[in-house]
Formats: sequence, structure tokens, C-alpha cells
Amino acid sequence: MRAPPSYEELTRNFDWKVAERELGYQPGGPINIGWMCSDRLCHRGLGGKLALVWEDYQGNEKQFTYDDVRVLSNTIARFLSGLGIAPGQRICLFMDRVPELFIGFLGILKMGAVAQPLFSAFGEESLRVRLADAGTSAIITQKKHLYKVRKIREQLPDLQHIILVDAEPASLQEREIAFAMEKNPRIEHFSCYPTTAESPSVLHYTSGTTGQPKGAQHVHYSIISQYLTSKWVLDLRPEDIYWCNADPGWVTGTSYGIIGPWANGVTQVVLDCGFNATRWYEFMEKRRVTVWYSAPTAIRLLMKEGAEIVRQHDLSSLRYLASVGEPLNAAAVLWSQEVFGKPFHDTFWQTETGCIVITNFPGMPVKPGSMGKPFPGITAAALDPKTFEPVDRPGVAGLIALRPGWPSQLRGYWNNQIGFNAKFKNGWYLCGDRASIDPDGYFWFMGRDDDVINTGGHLVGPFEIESALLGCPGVAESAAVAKPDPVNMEVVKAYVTLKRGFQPSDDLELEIMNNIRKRLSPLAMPQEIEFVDSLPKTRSGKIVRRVLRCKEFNEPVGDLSTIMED
Ligand code: 6R9
Repeated sequence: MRAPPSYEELTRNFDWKVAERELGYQPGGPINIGWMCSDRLCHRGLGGKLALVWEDYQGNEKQFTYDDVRVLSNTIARFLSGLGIAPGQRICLFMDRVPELFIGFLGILKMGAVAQPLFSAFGEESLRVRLADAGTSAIITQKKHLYKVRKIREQLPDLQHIILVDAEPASLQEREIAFAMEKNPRIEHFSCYPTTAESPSVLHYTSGTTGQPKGAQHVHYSIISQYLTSKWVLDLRPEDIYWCNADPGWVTGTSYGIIGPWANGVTQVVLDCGFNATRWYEFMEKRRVTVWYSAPTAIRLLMKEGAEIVRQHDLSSLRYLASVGEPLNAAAVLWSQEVFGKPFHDTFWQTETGCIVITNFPGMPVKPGSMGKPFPGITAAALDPKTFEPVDRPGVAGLIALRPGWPSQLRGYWNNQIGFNAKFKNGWYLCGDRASIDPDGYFWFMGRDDDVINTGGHLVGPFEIESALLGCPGVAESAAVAKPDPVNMEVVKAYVTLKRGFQPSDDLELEIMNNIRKRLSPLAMPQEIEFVDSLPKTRSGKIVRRVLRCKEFNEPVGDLSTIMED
């Protein structure tokens, strides 16, 4: 077999047109992710190939060929257009990892609407904020999550349709409608809405330092990057059995849990179950998984369970391992080399980039602890934070920045032009992270450049937590910051000042924690609340979270000249 081209060769002659050609896209012509990930493969003779093998915690199993995915996504697309939902309107997917989530995603795109996936673990407040911001017209959900939607529906005038994939029509109220994907008459032919490269496709909410979460807007042309990075970075090949254990509520679960693998025509397996080492290894053994895309927190949890349990399973099918979401410690890379016989390849990217942008390329020597090098076609640099010019010496920390213009770059934040503009400086897109670059061109992650908390690979915005804290009994003011954690890297800690008449107590701490867990999500829940008399503020009265964060991490605070004295 001919050796694959080296990283240097691919970078030298790179053009995204490679992906356009392989996907059969004619510039200026129609392009629809839903069609590209189902009908296109059937036309290429893969209709009978398994696209999705799904299993839940109890071991229930379902299998879908590419032809099933094509027909069932048609069925969903027809149903949604039948409701009168127009192209461009937002449809939220709010489900556990059931087949309807993956296939429904394609169905929404086929009829030209915008898919807005949200974690089913979200509480009603996290859900309300995102549906209100996007002016979402419809939500597709399950019976078990309906109570959250019912609590907020009156506050969401745009929300016209609440679609239940597993409910009996008799149990439903006004604006609620049952749709059983597999029981509905199958729609063999559906004419996809003629979306083109710049037509909106997916709206993914992500957290920043200021304000509520922002909706990163993606377009159908994003498939160009998602297809090629899946092929070249995740090394997907036709015979692969691929497992991405990310939830599509997170961008990893759509770019590399739906679009990338299906655009490549591979069989993907899904396990609808949270972390459980034994269950995960059993699953990989039973399904003969060859490529596994995971995250550092999961890897750290597996490390805690030890090597012995790995030896009890036959994982010889595994060929390629990759990781995303947080810094992948050198120790995790060495551990995986030892127990799986191959390293995890770190990949760096964001909701906003839509695809992997810095990575350890297959075949490239892995430097454990480094994120690797820019994907061909991506120009990345570490910028001096004052001049926004690339730092001139290797090893010096700078702001991670990318030259705009790759296919899956976000096209804007929903309703937030100011936030979007702030991401660009001196002709660069700023990721909001810091890294240094070594003399060989490898990137080394240093940390985030803002107050966003990365807990177990999930970004949580302090503002969203602080807003929710204000709704808790007794809370006058608060600051949510990261606190180090051996497994999740960071967890949320809240500093809280109390209103007159309230006293700090363990009961109050617990009450506040529970309140946030229910209204936002378990991840956003502070693991610790520290009651204080006052919070550090700037002279203009803004809370300076940096001071509190540095305290948690035992780091020097640096220049405090703008901070108000108490
Ligand atoms: C895909 C995704 C993006 C932020 C990013 C950075 C952190 C992601 C990383 C990493 C160190 C890696 N991050 N990958 N940090 N090493 N390999 O994670 O999207 O949820 O938007 O998060 O996550 O801080 O800016 P998103």
C-alpha cells in the first residue's frame, strides 16, 4: 500500500477544493448537509451499508443503513415542512442520544431550517435563554424532558410546535404534537430545499465571559472542512467503525458525531449512556470500534479505573484515538500508549471554528502535552496581546489566532454583531486562548484568555451562572470562577455576598447549589460556595473574577492598579 502523504506535503499543496471535488460540490451550486450525508452516499452505492448502530444503557439496540437514514430524514423533513415551518427558522433538538436526534438533525437541514441542538441535561432556565435568543419556532424532544418545556413555553411566543418523538397523542396539550419517526409513513423522495454554500445550517450556543451564551451561526459549506478533517485527522477510512462519545448538544457531537463521519460514509456507533468504564470497554469490544474520538475528562476517569480493566477486554480493533475539549495532559497520552498501545491524538478547536484547526496529524510524531500543528489550509499564530502581531520568538506565550476564511468558520453570532466583531483583531480571528509555539511549530496550550470555565470539556459562562444565582434566596452579588479539579480540570466555584437578614449556612449553600443544578445544569452547578462580605471590583464597579480565580489556582494576580480598594 502506498504511504499516505506527509503533513508537510499536504500543507504545501493544500487547497480546500480537494474536499469540494471529493464531495461532488460544484462551486455556486446547491449544497445541503442533510443530502450530502445520506442521499449522496446511497447514489454512490452505499445504501445498504450501516450508517448508525445505536445502543442504550440497557442494551436495547437499533441499526440503520444509509438508505434508512436517507428515508427517515426525508420523513422528518416532510413532517416539519408540513407543519408550516419555513426555511431559515430555528428548530431545536432537545433529546438524549436517541436515533431521532442524529437523523432529525439531517431532516431539519434537508428542509432548509436551522438545527439548534441543546443538551437534554439543560434545566428550564438554560433552555429558555437559548430558545428566546434564537426565536426558535419548534422543539423536538422526548416525554421525559417535556416538563421543562412546559414550564417555559408561555415565555416563548415564537415557539409554535413542541414535537414529541415518543408520546401518545392523547397525552398532549395545545401546540404539542406526536411524531414517531419509525411508525410514520416512510417518505422515499423528498426534494431538499436548495440551500447553497452560505445558507445557514446549525446554530450552536457557546459561553463567553460577558452576557448570556452566544449562538454561533454555521452554514452548509462547513461540511467541506468537517469532511476533510474527519478523513485526514481522525483518519477515517471506508471500513472503519467509528465512535465519538460526544453529545450533539456540543459542537463535537455534530461536526464529528454526525456530519464528518457520515460525509465520509463510515459506520458510526452510538452509546446513549454516560461515563461508565466497564460499559464503554464492553461497547468498544462488542462493536469492534476502530476509531475513537473522546475527551480528556473521560480519559482521566478511565485512568482512575486502571489498566487491569482494559486488559479484561479485547480492544485490538482500535486503530486510532483522538481527543478534544481541554488540554490533554502528557500523562494521559503516555497512559494510552501503554494500555491501548497507541497514543491519544490531541485536537484543538472550538464551536466557532466548526472543525479541528490545530492537531496531531496521523503519522506526525506526537509530542505528549502538545496540541500539534495547524491543519493544512489553516494559518495559526500566537499573537502578542498588545500589538496583535505574531510573537517573534518560539516558546513565548501569545493569543491563539487564526487567519479568517476556512469553510466552517462561524459566520456570526446570532443577534450579536458586537460580540462577533470583538473576535477579530488586526486581520486575525482570536480564539480566546493562549499558547506558545516551539521551534518545530508545535502548539502548547497555556490557558484561556477570559473568565470562561472549562469543566470536563464543557464551557460554562460565569455570567449565566451569576444571573441564575441572583434568582436564589439571599444572594445579593456573586462571582462564578473556575476552581482546579483533578478529573474535570476545572469546576465552578461561586463567591457570594448575602442580602441583609441572611446568614451563611450549609443549608443555604445546598439550597443554592440545587437551585442552579435544576435551572441550569449539573455542570453549571457550583461545587462550592464561599460566602464573603464583599467582592473585588474595578473602580467602575465591575467584579474582577481574575482575582478570585488566581486565588483558587494559587497564581499571582498581576497588575491590580485598576482594582478598587475596599
Ligand atoms: C470543540 C470544543 C472550545 C474551547 C477552546 C479551549 C478548549 C478545546 C482543546 C482545548 C486545550 C485542546 N479546548 N480543545 N484546550 N486543548 N485540545 O471544545 O468547542 O466547547 O467551543 O470549546 O475549549 O479553551 O477555546 P468549545
